[in-house]
Amino acid sequence: MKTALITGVTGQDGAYLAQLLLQNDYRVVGGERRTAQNSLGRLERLGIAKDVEVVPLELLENENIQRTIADVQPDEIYNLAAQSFVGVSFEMPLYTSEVTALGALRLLEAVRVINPKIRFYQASSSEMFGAVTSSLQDEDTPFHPRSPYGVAKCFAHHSSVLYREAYDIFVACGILFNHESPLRGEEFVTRKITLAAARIAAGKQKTLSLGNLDARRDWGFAGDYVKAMWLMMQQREPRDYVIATGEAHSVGDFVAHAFRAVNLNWQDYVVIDPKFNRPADVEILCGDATKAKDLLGWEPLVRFEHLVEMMVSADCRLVEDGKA
Ligand code: NAP
Ligand code: G4F
Repeated sequence: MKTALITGVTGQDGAYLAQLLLQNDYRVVGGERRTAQNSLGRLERLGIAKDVEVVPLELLENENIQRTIADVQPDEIYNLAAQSFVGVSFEMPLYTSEVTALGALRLLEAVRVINPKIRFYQASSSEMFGAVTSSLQDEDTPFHPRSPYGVAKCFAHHSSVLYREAYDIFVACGILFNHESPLRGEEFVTRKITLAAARIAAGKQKTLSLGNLDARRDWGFAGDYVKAMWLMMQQREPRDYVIATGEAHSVGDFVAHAFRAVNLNWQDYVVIDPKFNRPADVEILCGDATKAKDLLGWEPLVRFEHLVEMMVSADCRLVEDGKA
């Protein structure tokens, strides 16, 4: 039986990845940082909270990282923990760098010192591409980050590649484009929209305030994307892969589709509030995942319309049950 340590197990991807690894007979150890909330809510929603061994793991704390890896003795580490909200990274650039950039480096150093045979997955991001000049981004597209978060992810990505090249550690980086689900954090635009559509349809909310409706993203389903993470870690050679659907839609398209799913006209409810604009935004991201298809046999199963409808109907159920 293989042991996997997932940092950020309480997040969206952590929950879906834990579920996938349990289905593949792994012992799954999940790192949880200390917070005041019930942070195991997503694992509970998937019905796997009791099957994951949860350990305290704080990426700001070097000793804690070293001790955890030495105790758990994982075969594979999936580094999913991050301050992952781009908007907040402009308010907290140093904190974001400490967690998202240096946190990854602390883990890599711990692997190098404790057991360089441990395989390591780094959650890299399409946000690293930033101000893109080509219509599709792949593994050879240069990075031009447009947020402190994007800069931090570039640092973590380059550090991961360095540890692979310098120390021969199996390090795979998944350059994942936006992926969403009913478990997506409510601060991200897709979930903010689907929750609002469900609440407005039920008469529990009057309007939805948004920023830039013209930004375009390549949105996939998180359940599909964690499969790609796992496949990367089972290969003979460690490599970096773009994971994407190859289709871009605007925030406005997402809103229109979500409101249509509850038989409402979005123009009657959406208010533009400049407070949600960022000092610099990424206007368009659209990925070319040919390498993942060719080498991993990976392809996304859920497309845009299905994703939006899945999220809206899950939020309608939460609203009906009085949970949102
Ligand atoms: P998420 O839902 O925001 O989860 C982030 C996780 O990191 C949470 O478990 C969070 O814990 C944990 N965390 C935050 N600060 C930490 C710290 N100081 N020490 C330890 N853990 C900490 O993000 P996600 O959507 O699952 O994404 C997973 C990873 O993929 C992230 O690294 C993200 O940047 C990256 N990524 C995501 C996407 C996407 O579209 N979802 C695309 C590309 C890359 P709490 O629950 O306590 O907050
Ligand atoms: O949903 P978002 O906050 O996601 P963003 O910035 O693309 O970042 C997500 O995807 C990255 C991968 O490319 C991940 F690495 C990262 O961790 C995260 O998961 O915003 C999407 C777009 C932006 O252009 C934003 O300006 O939606 C625009 N937007 C318009 N109104 C809004 C809002 N975003 C948010 N969060 N809230 C709004 O009201």
